[in-house]
Amino acid sequence: MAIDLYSQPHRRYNALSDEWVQVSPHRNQRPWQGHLDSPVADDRPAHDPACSLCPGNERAGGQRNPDFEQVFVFDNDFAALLDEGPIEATSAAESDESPLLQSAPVRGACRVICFSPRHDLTLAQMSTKDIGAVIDLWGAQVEELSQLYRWVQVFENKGAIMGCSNPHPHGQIWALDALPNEPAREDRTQAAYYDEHGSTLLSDYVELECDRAERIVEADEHWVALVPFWAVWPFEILLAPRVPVDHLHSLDDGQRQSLAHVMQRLLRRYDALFATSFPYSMGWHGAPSAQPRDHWHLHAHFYPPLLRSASVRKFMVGYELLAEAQRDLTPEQAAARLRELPVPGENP
Ligand code: H2U
Ligand code: ZN
Repeated sequence: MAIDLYSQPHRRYNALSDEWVQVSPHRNQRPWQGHLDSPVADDRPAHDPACSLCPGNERAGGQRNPDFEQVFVFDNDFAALLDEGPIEATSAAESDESPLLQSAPVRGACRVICFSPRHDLTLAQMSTKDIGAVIDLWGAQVEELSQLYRWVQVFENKGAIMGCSNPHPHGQIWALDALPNEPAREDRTQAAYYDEHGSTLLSDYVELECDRAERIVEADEHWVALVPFWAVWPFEILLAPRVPVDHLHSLDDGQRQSLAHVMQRLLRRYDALFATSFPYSMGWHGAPSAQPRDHWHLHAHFYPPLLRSASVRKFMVGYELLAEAQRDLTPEQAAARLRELPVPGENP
């Protein structure tokens, strides 16, 4: 029996993470009695003397930031991962005598990237030239850290609602000598797909989505931003190049320039959606180092928590924590809402 994806409860399969999500489109008409507050005004100064990420200021670790003029990277003063030299082969295999109490050593590095010297901007408000400088630095960091570590996670937490500690536009990089859960799953699914079809999972998926067009939010000759068929978060986005690229440092000039434009437009749509500086966690997934890379197709995930307004968010609780993710708004409806917004003007 064919399912009507627009009116009947159903489950969708996430081919990238090998997980299912429940979609309940028939609940969209349900009355809403949750609270609504007005958005908080953003009156940040261009430079905040108390901000540890502004140029020339002292950080918590005691070091002083240089007077940087574009993007700036430094070692996290409170790094979650430490690198105290190579782990001896014997200790890597070591674990408790019980298989139920396993542990493994981990070695890594954590860095912070200030996207701009301006305290009062966000990536969305920056020029494509300055977003391009962030993309170039992301690539250079991935290239450098991939020599040392198996996995390099580039990410941004934006907004207090996502636990971001400072409104100064910034992101982070964590690099480590292990493959964490999410990339390990994507490594498996992409390898299996590539073995079976001889093409990357995401090149086929992006092509299929471009044919259908109903979940596309932004697209140009190099990049496509879409609400994936299997999205869990209301306005989740998958951003991927049309052709397979293994990681950020492998992008050519055309792909890099186009990425700056597509990201700017996407983030401005996000800000326009609920007339607020849109919170999210985003990050890049590319090929892990020192292993076959043909099956890997670079992509970014954007996971924004907001559902109905600047203050009404989706919570992953109850059924989601105990059984599986669920959504009412369909990915197609979310994509249409984002796509139909006028995008505030692009800066050169
Ligand atoms: P968020 O992306 O969650 O806001 O984290 C900012 C990071 O910046 C956080 O990991 C680091 C924190 O350790 N940081 C410094 O390294 N030095 C500072 O002086 C302030 C914040
Ligand atoms: Zn600042």
